[in-house]
Amino acid sequence: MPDRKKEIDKAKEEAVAENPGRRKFLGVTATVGALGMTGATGAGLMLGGSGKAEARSRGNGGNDIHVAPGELDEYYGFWSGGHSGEVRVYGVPSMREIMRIPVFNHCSASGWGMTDESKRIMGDSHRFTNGDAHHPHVSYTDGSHDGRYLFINDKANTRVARIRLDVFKTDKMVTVPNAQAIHGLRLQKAPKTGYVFANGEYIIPQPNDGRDLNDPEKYWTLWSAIDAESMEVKWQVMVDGNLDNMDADYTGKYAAATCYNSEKAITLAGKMRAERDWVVVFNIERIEAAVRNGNFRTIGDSDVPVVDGRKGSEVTRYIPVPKNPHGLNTSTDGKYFIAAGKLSPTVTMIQIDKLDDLFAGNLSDERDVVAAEPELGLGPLHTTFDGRGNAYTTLFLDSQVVKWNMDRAVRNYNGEDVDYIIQKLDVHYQPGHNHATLAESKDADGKWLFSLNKFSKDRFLPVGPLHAENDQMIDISGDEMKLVHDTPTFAEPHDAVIIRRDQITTSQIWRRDDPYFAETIEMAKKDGVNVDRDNKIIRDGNKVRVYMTSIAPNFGITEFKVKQGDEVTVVVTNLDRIEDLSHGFCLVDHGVSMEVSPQQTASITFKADKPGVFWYYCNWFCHALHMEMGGRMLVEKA
Ligand code: RUQ
Ligand code: CUA
Ligand code: CA
Repeated sequence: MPDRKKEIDKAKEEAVAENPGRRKFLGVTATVGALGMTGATGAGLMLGGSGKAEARSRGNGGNDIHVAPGELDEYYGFWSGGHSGEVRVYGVPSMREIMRIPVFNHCSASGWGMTDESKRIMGDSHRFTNGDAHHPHVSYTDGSHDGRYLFINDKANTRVARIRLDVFKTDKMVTVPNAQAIHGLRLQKAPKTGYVFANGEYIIPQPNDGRDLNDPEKYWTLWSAIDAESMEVKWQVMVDGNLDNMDADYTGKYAAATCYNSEKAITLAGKMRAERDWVVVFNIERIEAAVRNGNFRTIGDSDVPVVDGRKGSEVTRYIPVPKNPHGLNTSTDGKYFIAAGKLSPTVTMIQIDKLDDLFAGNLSDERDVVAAEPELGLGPLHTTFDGRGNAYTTLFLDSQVVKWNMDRAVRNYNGEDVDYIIQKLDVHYQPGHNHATLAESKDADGKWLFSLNKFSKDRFLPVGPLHAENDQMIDISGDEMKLVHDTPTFAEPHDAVIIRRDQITTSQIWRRDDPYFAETIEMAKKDGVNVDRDNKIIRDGNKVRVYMTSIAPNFGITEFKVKQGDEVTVVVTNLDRIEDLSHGFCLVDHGVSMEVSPQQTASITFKADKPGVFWYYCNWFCHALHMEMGGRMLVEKA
């Protein structure tokens, strides 16, 4: 404790000595107080600005947010569900929530985490019922979204998952070895999404098997590349410091990640000790060559090649940036990696076309790749783009979004007397990520901007101590940003991606040969059952498999008998072909529930451990006689 106080006092003195202006740099105490919203400073910041949307539905650019009943939205918005572990789908601009996709959580409605199909996909990690989903990203071809997949990280249990965007279901999940807490996640943008890149945030002993417990000098973290098709971890790179956020370029050659803990500290004060941390740049070709040439090792039980990318290595470069940077975003013109300063009021623009020279050793200093370092305001966290040369950065401490011009920032950095700040807009309150339509791709269209605000105090009807987040919609189609809508969201969107509706092609009913339930159909075949027509009960020792069809309002089997202690698998095939005609299967008093959508086969396994009569019913309203759609499981005493 005394150490920490000394550190804080020292940092305070230094901050005052170096930067008398409060906006210039934050002392440790001010930062801690404001970030934690405990100090007077924080409270003051939250109350600024009236923040009333001026016109209900029209921004000055003329964008209409009103989507009339029966009309469809122009965009799909995919919102991470934070520590709810799910992904939510919104229609933009109406901000109607259309769907929730369970990913790392378990879902009472769909049976995700309970069904045999979902357990196979989740693998061992299905024992976890929580997740922390931060960064959703849609796959690319040549820098444009191709609508095949959405990928997302799980910080809580070190996983990466893939969602199929034809059926909006999670279809792959991998636990990343040798890392702890996957945070930043981005995709290779060109020529297509071959790799999913994943930042390991926390530094740990390698291998983490009980050795070096209290020797942080021997803790390391890894940057991982996952094959987007097989979802296998292809290789990893060991780095200095830790990794926070990241992005990839538009050529497929480079990726970059922020590091806030170059100190390799284990305490908060320690992580703020150094004046500068890093942006780590990864050279993908060189990493692949190292793997090809056997220039790697493996760690512990994992056989994933680990390339050494610590300082001085050929595969990485460490660019010093102001301390504790956070967001990292690639500008949609492909020119810059933009690292947000967080504790510094600046963002650092790294010129991507200078990286070849940096890696070739043609530059005298790593900082030579910095094209500009514009000062924007307090607490810059993330940046997005409008495709017209402007960037939009969230200012956590100022509770603002700042619109600024990239070209003018560079000219200003080079000594020209031009102003680069265009507008600052109050948001409510404390924004983290922000996102403009299509702004993760080269097709950024500059229509809508979302500021994902962490605090919503006084914006919605009170609901007790836990507050909703507030995702605010801003019209950026005109010269001025204009706030048009407040969206309450539950714990806690970190990030979103918004793509045009024509970039996704969905299936309204399942295909009978879909790989999602192919293994279940294989099992049926081995039992001599054709699930497309048979209703059969197979007894196999103390295992019982009940195959039934469903056609509204009937289950193909309305009673089956098992013995106490049997392991029962119920397989339901929905033979209805009508769009929107989902059935469900819920067995009372057994914690058994699942969705069975049109033409889907779904299965769930449980123990019949109590003798008696147990009703099952369809729990997706399907027919006028939906209430009557059910049957009985008769369990004989053992
Ligand atoms: S992080 S609020 Cu998990 Cu994307 Cu920045
Ligand atoms: Cu079938 Cu409700
Ligand atoms: Ca630091």
